[in-house]
Amino acid sequence: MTIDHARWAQYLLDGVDARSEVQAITKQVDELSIDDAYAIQAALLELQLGRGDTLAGAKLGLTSIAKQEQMGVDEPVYGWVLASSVLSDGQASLGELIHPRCEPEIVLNLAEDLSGPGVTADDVLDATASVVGGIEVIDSRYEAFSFTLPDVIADNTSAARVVIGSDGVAPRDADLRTLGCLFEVDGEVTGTATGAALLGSPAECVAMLANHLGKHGQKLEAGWLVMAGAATDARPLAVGTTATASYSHLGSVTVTGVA
Ligand code: OOG
Ligand code: MG
Repeated sequence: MTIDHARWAQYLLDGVDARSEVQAITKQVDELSIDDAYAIQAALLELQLGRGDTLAGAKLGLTSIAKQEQMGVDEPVYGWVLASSVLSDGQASLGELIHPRCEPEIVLNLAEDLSGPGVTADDVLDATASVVGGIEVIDSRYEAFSFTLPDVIADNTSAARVVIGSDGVAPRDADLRTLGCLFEVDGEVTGTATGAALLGSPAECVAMLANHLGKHGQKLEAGWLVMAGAATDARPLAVGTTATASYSHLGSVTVTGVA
């Protein structure tokens, strides 16, 4: 069966615009390959850029066992971060979203391009200007926040919003493997982790992403932010909910759900 990438991209964008869940693509086609899924993701990005949005960077997802177990998907995924998704004030307007969840993220700000193949974690540290903390608000467009690997890839890995912290460190001023994170939702600790939970190190994750993009003739660019993936499971973000990620070395970042 031939997959119409543009059609499925529009289907997902309609879900974003209508703020309503859509049925998983894999429930409607005989087979959705990983290549087709990334082609739908690329077509979705084209539609969003065509509306005047710009790229702020890229992201990994499902890079920790905690997340893989929560979502029932056992492979990392890659997606795009739109400039419009970056929240400057830590306030996430939930009327614009479907069923948002929040999760802590370690974020690398790139000073230089990184193009695979052959990118190593050391190359990533060399190309990084600073490492900062963040919180991602994910919002799968699929019913019941439930999906298979190709579905979540097509849906730009559930990307929705992100809050980026300001207290960064130079990439070699902290050991990113032992960098700690405490995640609290309305004062309750819901998870703790270190950077090593992310495929050994956040820098390893970013190297994998650069090498993945290299296969598609693409690269990570200087000036972009790159999210390494959540090291703890994601929690629902409701109106009035405040979530705080407190990092060793990176200060703390807060997101609040607002109407
Ligand atoms: C997929 C996106 C995963 C992460 O950090 O693991 C992700 C999802 O869980 O909906 O962004
Ligand atoms: Mg994430």
